[in-house]
Amino acid sequence: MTRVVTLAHYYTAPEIQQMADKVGDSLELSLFARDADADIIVFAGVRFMAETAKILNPNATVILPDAGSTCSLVTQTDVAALKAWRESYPDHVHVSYINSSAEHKALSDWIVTSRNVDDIIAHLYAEGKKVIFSPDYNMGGYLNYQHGYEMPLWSAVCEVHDKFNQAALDEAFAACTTAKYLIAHPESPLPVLKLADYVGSTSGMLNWIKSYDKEPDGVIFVATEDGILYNMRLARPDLNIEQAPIYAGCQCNSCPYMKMNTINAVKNAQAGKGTVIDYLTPADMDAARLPIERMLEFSK
Ligand code: CIZ
Ligand code: SF4
Repeated sequence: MTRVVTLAHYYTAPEIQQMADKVGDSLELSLFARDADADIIVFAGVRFMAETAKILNPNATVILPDAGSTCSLVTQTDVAALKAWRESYPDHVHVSYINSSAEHKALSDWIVTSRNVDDIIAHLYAEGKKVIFSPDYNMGGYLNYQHGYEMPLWSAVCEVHDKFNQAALDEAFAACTTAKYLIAHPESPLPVLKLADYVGSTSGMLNWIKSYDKEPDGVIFVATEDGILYNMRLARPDLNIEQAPIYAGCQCNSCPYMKMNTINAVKNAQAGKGTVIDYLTPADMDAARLPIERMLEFSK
């Protein structure tokens, strides 16, 4: 019998999360995929995540439900330009965020996630290394701001998180009569991150919510993709959890690529139909695996 494992990212719709064997953020799902005893892995997420799963579990058939599920961090990065950029810093270590294509990873010395980026870059600086960071400009800018690094940055952004807006947040805060908090993903713009009580990864924010023990009637604004609010409200139905505003009056902050994972597309993928990640050569996968394994070894 064919063993099918379905993975769903937190940013997919609740009904898709309910179809999955495992729900998680991109790193959790990649690790689950690596260790899965499966013939077919259906990755209800976006393409770079399915590629990472394939790189870590090359024997499995990895299927992306919708071929269009890309990511602006990938589409805003021309790989030839990235290669030239990297070559213009021959004495720097190239650290890349996991939200990048397999080709991009192959041009990197280290892969990081929002969970381990702080520790890995601190480790490299402690060793006296110089670092360039790609592709997320907001995340890199926040690291430079927080730690006084002067990392040259690539300039792609997440089109979803980049829409959060400081003026809209100021307005929402001013309208609040109770205590207010902001938790934010580091893909958000720097002026928003500067206002946050907590900046962290998808699971970091979920953990922050789970262990919330501040004002019971406080309003918690969340600056990240709207799919995770479902999990936050499930975990703590007693809390006032609100999507942080993009601009006054607009509450929508949804990743169009994640939402391409419809019920039908996932069902088809479970039946073996969809975009099979079969275009990476063993050499491409080896080159991309090296910086990922460096990260996994460091984070053990
Ligand atoms: O795609 C994203 O924006 C994120 C934060 C993914 C993840 O799970 O880390
Ligand atoms: Fe890419 Fe942003 Fe969508 Fe995540 S939320 S997949 S970073 S476009």
